[in-house]
Amino acid sequence: MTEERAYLDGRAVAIEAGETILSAARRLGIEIPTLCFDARLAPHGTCRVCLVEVAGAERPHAACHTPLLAGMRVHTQSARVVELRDRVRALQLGATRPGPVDDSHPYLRIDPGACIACGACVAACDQIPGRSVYAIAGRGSHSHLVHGPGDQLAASRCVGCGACVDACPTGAITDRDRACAAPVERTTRSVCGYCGVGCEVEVRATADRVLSISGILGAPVSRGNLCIKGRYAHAYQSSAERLTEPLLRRGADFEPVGWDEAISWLGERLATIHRESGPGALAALASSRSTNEACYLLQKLFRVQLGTNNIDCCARVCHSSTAAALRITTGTAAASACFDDIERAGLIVVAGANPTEAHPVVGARILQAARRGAVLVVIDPRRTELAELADVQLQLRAGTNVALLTGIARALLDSGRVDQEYLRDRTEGLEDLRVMLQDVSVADVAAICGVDPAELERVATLLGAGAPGLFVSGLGLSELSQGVDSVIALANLAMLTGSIGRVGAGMLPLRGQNNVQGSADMGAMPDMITGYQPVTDPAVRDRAAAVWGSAPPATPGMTVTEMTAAASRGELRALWAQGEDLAQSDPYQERVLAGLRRLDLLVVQDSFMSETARFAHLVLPAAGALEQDGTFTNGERRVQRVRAAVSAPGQARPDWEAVRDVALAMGADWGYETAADVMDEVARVAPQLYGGVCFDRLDVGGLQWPCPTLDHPGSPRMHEGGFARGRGRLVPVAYIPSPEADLAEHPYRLMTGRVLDHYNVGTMTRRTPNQTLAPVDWLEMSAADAAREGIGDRETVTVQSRWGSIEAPVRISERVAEGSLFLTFHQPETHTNRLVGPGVDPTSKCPEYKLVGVRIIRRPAV
Ligand SMILES: Nc1nc2c(c(=O)[nH]1)N[C@H]1C(S)=C(S)[C@@H](COP(=O)(O)OP(=O)(O)OC[C@H]3O[C@@H](n4cnc5c(=O)[nH]c(N)nc54)[C@H](O)[C@@H]3O)O[C@H]1N2
Ligand SMILES: Nc1nc2c(c(=O)[nH]1)N[C@H]1C(S)=C(S)[C@@H](COP(=O)(O)OP(=O)(O)OC[C@H]3O[C@@H](n4cnc5c(=O)[nH]c(N)nc54)[C@H](O)[C@@H]3O)O[C@H]1N2
Ligand code: SF4
Ligand code: SF4
Ligand SMILES: [Mo]
Repeated sequence: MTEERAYLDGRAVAIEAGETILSAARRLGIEIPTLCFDARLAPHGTCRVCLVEVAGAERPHAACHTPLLAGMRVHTQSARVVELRDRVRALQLGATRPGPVDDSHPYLRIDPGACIACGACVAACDQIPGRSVYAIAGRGSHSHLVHGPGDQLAASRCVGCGACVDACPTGAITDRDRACAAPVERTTRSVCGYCGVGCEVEVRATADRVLSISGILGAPVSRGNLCIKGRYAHAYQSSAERLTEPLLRRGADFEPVGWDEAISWLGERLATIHRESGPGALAALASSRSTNEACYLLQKLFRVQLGTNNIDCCARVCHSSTAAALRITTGTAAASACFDDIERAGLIVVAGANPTEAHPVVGARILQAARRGAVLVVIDPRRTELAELADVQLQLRAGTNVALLTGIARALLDSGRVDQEYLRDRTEGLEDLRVMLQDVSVADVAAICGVDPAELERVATLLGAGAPGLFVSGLGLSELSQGVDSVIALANLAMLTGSIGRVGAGMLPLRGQNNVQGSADMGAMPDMITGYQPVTDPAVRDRAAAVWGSAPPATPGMTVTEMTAAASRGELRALWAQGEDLAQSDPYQERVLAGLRRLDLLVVQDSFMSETARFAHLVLPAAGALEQDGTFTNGERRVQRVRAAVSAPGQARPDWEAVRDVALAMGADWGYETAADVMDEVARVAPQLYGGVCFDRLDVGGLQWPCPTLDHPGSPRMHEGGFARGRGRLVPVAYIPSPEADLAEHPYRLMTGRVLDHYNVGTMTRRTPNQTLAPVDWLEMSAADAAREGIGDRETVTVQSRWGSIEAPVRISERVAEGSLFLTFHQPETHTNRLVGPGVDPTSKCPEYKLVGVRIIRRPAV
């Protein structure tokens, strides 16, 4: 047997598959200088600073992209290569072309005078966000960097991810926030506080101010990358508008008070209302933006001290349909797959999700997987960035998912190319589904959805081609009156193709807020306590009582929309809203505001004077994501450690501490001193999922639940050895048109959702330079509709639904089809949710944000 070895500077090294000379040298601790090399990218060898000599070869080789082969003898430090490298560097520095600095982008700065045209940024922008903003023009000593129209980054396709900054070896591309003069006093590893991807971040700060944030190479989710929000949108943290003291209402005004007064006042008010009107008059919303520890304690306070299950969280208005559907079909209300399945997938279906904007780090991974050859199917009424790249996009009408997905199921079953063995061994309900599908025809479905029947058949063919699929979904399935059925219909396809519980496949709903998964896990739900255990089950209540001292009540409480409806009728008297701006984000705004006005006690715990806080009787200033200790759980069930990187402004405090102190003031016997103490109790209440989770184990990379014991490594993927509920369940579902789809008087289907630069109600991103990138909520309209209505680009129009009316500026867009409109809800002035009605999914109670019948009225010319 010939030995698989090579020699570096005379030292024998065993060959490892795929290794380059550079990686082998680094393994041995041999230093080879590099410039354009970036561990996140495929090596491109342009800068030639890593030249080495290979015995027998005439010319030196770039170590970063030359594979190490058996028998190779490499000299990394010979006089010849050392001199060559010096000359290469001197030449490159001499070859820079001074030119005007590009300061057009709020976050990045490009100085051509420091650019050596090594191409590292070209590779980074191609291989990470996939935006291809940069190119090297000219050849040899004339080569130079070009980017965007007129070399203005702000006018380019740049999404502000900062990958090029990290790749640039010379400082030609820099972060503008790094130019701040304040010295870095603390560097902290934590987790991004925006979306449910859960990228790990390194935060550099003074004692009380965040200076800059970057990704962490080797972090399991982000692999060193971030998006514009996670990396740059941190100026809100030191905004002068942060809440710094508890504020108590005195008539029309707020008066600053100390924490002691705020807490004793609140404890007394809660106790009084409880005494006067009973536990049913009180309710709470735990924040899906805050820590697990804060959510857990708030639900415990309301269940145990106040005796009500009236507790909910933002998961209700977001992915509650997904959770309900996955519970019904698989037994677990969470993703079956993990983000690492993206790179292993042969087929990816993205349904009702726009990940390159809403989950950019994951979106980029999907985009790159598709470029490398994974088959990509996009099911979305809008032409999203991923749709542009897809093998097929089914551009269905909003609200018609169930019709479309059952049509695909019918075509798939007809073709016979389903995974018979998987269906037989692992699932149940196939016959019921088959019977229901007899009434479904591809032609009818195509007509209902407005898609080409041949394209629908083509999707069935791609699904039936043999590879299991990764089914990525978002709010375009969940936030509809048929939200649960939409996700069930997708899960049916996943089971027909044998995808759930397989590597590179399964269900991957992209969870929304940084801790929306966790807030539901913690039991901020009216029907389930911590760990998805139903309150109606006596055994669950007994087990809870063993830890809590007393049992939660047996009847499920109210959901968030039920709470505001009850408040508007005077049936709910007190609401504690922790980090949820329902006045802006909940549907049917008129009723929400009526409810908030009628409450006898509204407590808002937030970092800013949100729209909801304006109605409050007491406002508690909250530390933000970068200012508190605890954990967040991301969309792949990964519990990660969050660490305070700076102190909170003024008297602002971590949410969990404030909840604890109110409970103590009300006589509870709560001994938690740290967030870790709280997590230790979570592990005892929900041992099946969190039993093995404790802070000591979360230092690097976190743990994915189910993690039942301290020696359990966590579970990247679920249902691999069989479904949590025993067998996967195929459920027949039939399309029922929403009342919002009656177009007689409201001829447009309005969808609402989000864009890259802003985050939900905008309290944070509006207080960053992102506001200059996206200053208003645009109403996206097709050119055909605009022409027919006689509306010009950027003209402000009135949008009227059955429920309310608003004004918004039109942006003529190729992303929406004729008859469809899209509007964001990021700016409070827009009042998008005046338009959205009270319709919800009957099972999950998730609002129908994704389909609103509207008409457009041109404003009279003045
Ligand atoms: N930049 C940014 N990122 C965010 C957020 C943010 O506000 N800004 N918010 C976070 C939160 S809370 C969440 S929940 C996620 C949401 O993430 P996504 O679910 O990806 O976001 P949305 O834009 O609400 O809607 C997704 C897609 O659904 C499509 N859609 C609308 N109606 C239908 C339909 O009937 N059928 C189908 N198949 N598709 C439809 C829309 O065209 C849109 O492309 O994003 C998170 N990340
Ligand atoms: N029309 C329409 N409406 C929608 C949607 C839609 O697609 N269309 N999407 C819905 C969805 S999916 C969601 S998730 C909701 C989101 O709606 P919200 O939850 O209301 O919005 P967020 O902006 O995520 O944050 C809520 C509040 O939390 C505060 N906050 C941030 N961090 C912390 C913290 O650490 N502690 C505390 N106490 N507060 C904090 C913020 O300042 C903000 O006021 O909106 C829903 N509304
Ligand atoms: S910030 Fe990201 S998208 Fe923009 S140019 Fe750099 S790599 Fe490309
Ligand atoms: S993808 Fe999500 S978690 Fe990652 S940096 Fe962006 S907002 Fe933060
Ligand atoms: Mo969400």
